[in-house]
Amino acid sequence: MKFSILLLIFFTDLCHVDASSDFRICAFNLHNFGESKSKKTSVMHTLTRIIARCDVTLLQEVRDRKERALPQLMELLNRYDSERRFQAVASRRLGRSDSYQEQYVFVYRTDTATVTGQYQSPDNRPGDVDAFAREPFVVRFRAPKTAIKEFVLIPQHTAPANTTKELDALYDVLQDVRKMWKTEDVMLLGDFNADCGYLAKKNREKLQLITDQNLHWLIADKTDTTVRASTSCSYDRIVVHGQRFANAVVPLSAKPFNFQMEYHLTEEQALEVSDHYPVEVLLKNAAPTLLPSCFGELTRETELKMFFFFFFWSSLVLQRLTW
Ligand SMILES: *[C@@H]1O[C@H](CO)[C@@H](O)[C@H](O)[C@H]1NC(C)=O
Ligand SMILES: [Ca+2]
Ligand SMILES: [Ca+2]
Repeated sequence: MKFSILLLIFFTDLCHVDASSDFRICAFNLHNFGESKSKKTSVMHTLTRIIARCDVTLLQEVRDRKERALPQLMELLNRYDSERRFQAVASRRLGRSDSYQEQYVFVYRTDTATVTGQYQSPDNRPGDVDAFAREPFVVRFRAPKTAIKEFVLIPQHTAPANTTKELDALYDVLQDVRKMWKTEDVMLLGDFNADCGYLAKKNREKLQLITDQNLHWLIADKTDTTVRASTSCSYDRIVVHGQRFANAVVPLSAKPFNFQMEYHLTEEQALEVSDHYPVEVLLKNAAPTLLPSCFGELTRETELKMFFFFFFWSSLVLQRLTW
């Protein structure tokens, strides 16, 4: 029996049966994040709790003209849990007018992810120069403990009035990035405004970002990513490119994070934080190197069956030997 327990511990450790350590990627439209939000303690606390759950978070609508709100958020994050250190990499201020600009900011845990590349898309597509209001700020991450190890994130917060055009241009950015960094492992994420009045049905059929079979839209069309109870729109999306990346995602893990319900807030309190829910997805852990064929590409159900088979078989053999 002692041997069985030892074996159980051994296999549990080897095969990472503990699902709690899966790598979480989040995308959150903070709705006008700047000085006035940073002065509300309860808002900042809620934001800290939300972002601390994620290994990488894409923040959108960071306005922060005085450049004090983001440093304050980072300080709160790094005080929240002494075992987790966070860093941020931010785009420049993006927008067509001086009076309205936004930044993309990626906040990431330094013990699980590192930045290995960044690229500001120039938005100079022939025939459609200046397609984006906020051209993507593309970042490549290394995350050695995940099944995919390294991947690229392309963020996008579309201007609602130009959703179709911008999602069309986003497809070209994807192709540029694949070529530039010679990688298929790309995720597109953010507030695409890809629903309700902003993306008509007839336009969906024309968008390669939707029709290309290599792209997997993980947040379904009927999902509600809006805080207001009176609206139900699937604005915020996560899309992965390629089978390899799709296989590295924990099945059915992509969803909005309903922080209002989770933290028992009223609708009014939640709206002070944002009018969007964050969306998130989990990446599988790296396969153990000792038994690479055992748990690499298999479904969780198969993994569990193999695990119990190994466990009972080995303990039986050991029992015989110790007699
Ligand atoms: C939509 O696109 C047109 C043409 O590129 C641009 O002039 C206009 O400012 C855009 N609207 C918004 C809200 O970004
Ligand atoms: Ca532009
Ligand atoms: Ca809603």
